[in-house]
Amino acid sequence: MSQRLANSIALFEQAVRHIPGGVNSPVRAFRGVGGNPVFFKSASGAHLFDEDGNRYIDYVGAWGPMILGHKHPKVVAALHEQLDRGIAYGAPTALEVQLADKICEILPSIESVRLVNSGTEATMSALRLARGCTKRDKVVKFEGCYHGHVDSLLVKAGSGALTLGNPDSAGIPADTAAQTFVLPYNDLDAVEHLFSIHGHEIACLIVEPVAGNMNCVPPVPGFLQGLRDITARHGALLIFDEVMTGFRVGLSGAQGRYGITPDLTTLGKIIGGGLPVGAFGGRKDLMQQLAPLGPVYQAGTMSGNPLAVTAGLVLLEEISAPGFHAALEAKGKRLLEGLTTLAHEAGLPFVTTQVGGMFGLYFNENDRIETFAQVMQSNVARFRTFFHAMLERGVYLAPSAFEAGFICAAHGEADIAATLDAARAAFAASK
Ligand code: KE4
Repeated sequence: MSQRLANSIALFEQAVRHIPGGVNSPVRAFRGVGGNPVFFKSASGAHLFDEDGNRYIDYVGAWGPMILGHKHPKVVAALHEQLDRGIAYGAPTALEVQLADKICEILPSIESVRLVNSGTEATMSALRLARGCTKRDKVVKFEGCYHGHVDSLLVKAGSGALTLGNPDSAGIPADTAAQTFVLPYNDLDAVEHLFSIHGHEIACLIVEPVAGNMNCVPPVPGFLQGLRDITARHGALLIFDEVMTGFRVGLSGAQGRYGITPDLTTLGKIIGGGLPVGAFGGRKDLMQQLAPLGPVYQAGTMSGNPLAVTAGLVLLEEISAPGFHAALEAKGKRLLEGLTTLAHEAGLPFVTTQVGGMFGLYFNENDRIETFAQVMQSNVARFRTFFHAMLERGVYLAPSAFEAGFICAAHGEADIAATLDAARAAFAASK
């Protein structure tokens, strides 16, 4: 492997000198799979190209934003046009008005929306707004869910925190963490019980409506509706963290797919088309509590950046095409059915999950994955072997057993076939 990744290895040795762990986001460091992180130089469509000239079929898609595929011509053209007009003004632009209108048109639960620069900013701001509006301090999240690196939410978190084995980050004051209740995902009885005791002091419950940061765990039937009913009954706000599921599991996200109306929604990833954008929005009476109208302060120098908004507008236009998400889901289904057949032919316990354009792969004895406890029964060592066997064969999966995978519009039949060919050998190597 070393010669094949010689430039990535050299770059990593240089990177660790001035960047903590050599990466600007922990999950990229390959700590969850071992070995040397791959340094990428370019991308196009469904493919990544590393610093050594190797090509990969990409199932990470920058962790979700690249739903059209990399470097989509319409996105690139629109960015060039905007670049010729200007980069950042720190003042309102027509582009932000267009994006706000588009988001509110696609997601009717959002009557008013504020753009920010990341998913973390979106969830942090939504939490503050919920606390400001309800005048309550407690928040509820689920074990294994990840909502960005917000102090109140880095408690039994998923994604990189889970990958590195420190779901409870250092540096968070005990009395901050004490304001956060953590429950088991998909366990409505636990939610009912908690609210029966603490309901009067809970500002909000934040949930990934499809959990994509402990691998991919869909909600069991009735779970999301139950959350809607229980929070409403106790005057707590329901926040759907759709940073990953938004525009991914369907045009109108998980709330549209499952028919739930949250009070607030957080967004990110796809709405920036690969540039830094987050957003939070929802009921107008809540959003009116935000500065400059109300007492809840929130701000951002780069919020609504013209380049990022331009990319997001093109993406939302393209994915609104009739049949876009159905085709994405069908392609994902073909991939997962093929992988499952091959794994079982190799005699490996293997199970997948899928919701729209996101999916999970598990080396796991369970027939179906519904809980964090079941996720944790996965054979992580076997995943590591499989990951590297796929990497060596030109397939880039998320470098962690606790991350979801993503299908994009640019994955062609040849990519699916090549992925299955690689998997045949990779499963054999993982026995
Ligand atoms: P960012 O602050 O990383 O833009 O978004 C945080 C966030 C919030 N909510 C959900 C549901 C998310 O999935 C995320 C970020 N997702 C991870 C991938 N699992 C980002 C990858 C990374 O941390 O490098």
